[in-house]
Amino acid sequence: MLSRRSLLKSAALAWPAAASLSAGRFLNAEETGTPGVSFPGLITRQRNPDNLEFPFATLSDWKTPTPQFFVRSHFNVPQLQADEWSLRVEGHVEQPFDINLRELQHFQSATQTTLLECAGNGRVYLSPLQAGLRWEQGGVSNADWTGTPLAALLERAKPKTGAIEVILEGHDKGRIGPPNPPSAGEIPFARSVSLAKASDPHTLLAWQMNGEDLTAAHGAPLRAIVPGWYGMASIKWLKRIIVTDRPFDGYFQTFNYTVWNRPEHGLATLTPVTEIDVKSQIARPVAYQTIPAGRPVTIVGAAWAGEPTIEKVEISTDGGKSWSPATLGEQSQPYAWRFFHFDWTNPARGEQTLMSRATDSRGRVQAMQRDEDRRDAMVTHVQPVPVSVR
Ligand SMILES: Nc1nc2c(c(=O)[nH]1)N[C@H]1C(S)=C(S)[C@@H](COP(=O)(O)O)O[C@H]1N2
Ligand SMILES: [Mo]
Repeated sequence: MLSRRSLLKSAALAWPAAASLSAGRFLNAEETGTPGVSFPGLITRQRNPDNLEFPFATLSDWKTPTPQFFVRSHFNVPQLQADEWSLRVEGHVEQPFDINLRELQHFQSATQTTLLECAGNGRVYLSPLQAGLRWEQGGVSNADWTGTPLAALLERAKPKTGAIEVILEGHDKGRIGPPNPPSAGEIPFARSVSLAKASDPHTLLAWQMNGEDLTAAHGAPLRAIVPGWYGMASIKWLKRIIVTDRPFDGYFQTFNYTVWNRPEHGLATLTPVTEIDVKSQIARPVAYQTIPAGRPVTIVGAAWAGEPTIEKVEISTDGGKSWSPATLGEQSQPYAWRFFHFDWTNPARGEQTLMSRATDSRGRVQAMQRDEDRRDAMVTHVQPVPVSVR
């Protein structure tokens, strides 16, 4: 049997129908019969502050290497010295305190694989076009995070009765620009999470990513990881943790990252985005790719749903008329993504439309149509991938 290496080297076998999935590593572009999508690095969506997209078409590692992990920052990276930095825990608590990194690292620590997805991921596909960063598919990545449960600090601070939320405040700040009138002063990036979510043992204050100290772009020296929620809750460059007895009304809580909620009785209200919805994305082939006829192609991608696991991914190669199950990757756990692949054995000549549709362990099925109430956030509906077979 050919070794993996010689298989890759062999020009004659540059288009294998299906290579086997190895642990932690996925089919690369050449193996899936879709070469030409191997651009490395990150895609620039904005400079200063830097907002950088993971080139999702290159998907191959279940854990995204840190240099490829997307970056979403509203303001410039604050200059922080780890040895001078400390975190303030205060608000509606019996025992407010300050804690430095060394003290924090004395608490029990945990490492978990958690995906972050920006609530704006996929925004470029919305029609009409929405304001905000125009992410394609790469406002999402999956990594290992090491830190201490936020619950341990809350236990020490002792929330008073009536506490309902925990505000996480970053060191970064700036003015809010158009389309909103500029504010009189600078505001920090801050979000709240419910006391229940903050107390969940999987909600971490992390100082490591993929086994190494956090980089400045990803929130050094300490960031929150709120698994199963969209990325905006995972505050980077932590400054303060404020327990409150009322809902937080900050800009990024009540204006940005909100969707319409329509109760059966009463009026529609803007409510903060929280939990990740079920979603899948095809990494390869890429949209508008030309595929040589007469050769099998492997369709590959990833699906995720926040805390629930992915139970099924279906593929359509005829624009949604018929669906067939994809093979799911072995790695499947809450908060992370799950890979899938599907062997498209006999692509017919012409313009074809590929789709993927995920189902999670809660029985949620990825939507086919956009829900307008989601405004510019939570873009999870099935995206057609047009390809040309010639
Ligand atoms: N302090 C601070 N934390 C932040 C942000 C920010 O701008 N400032 N962006 C949030 C958003 S919207 C996302 S999607 C994630 C992205 O994390 P990453 O840059 O490590 O990928 O960080 C969140 N935490
Ligand atoms: Mo985000």
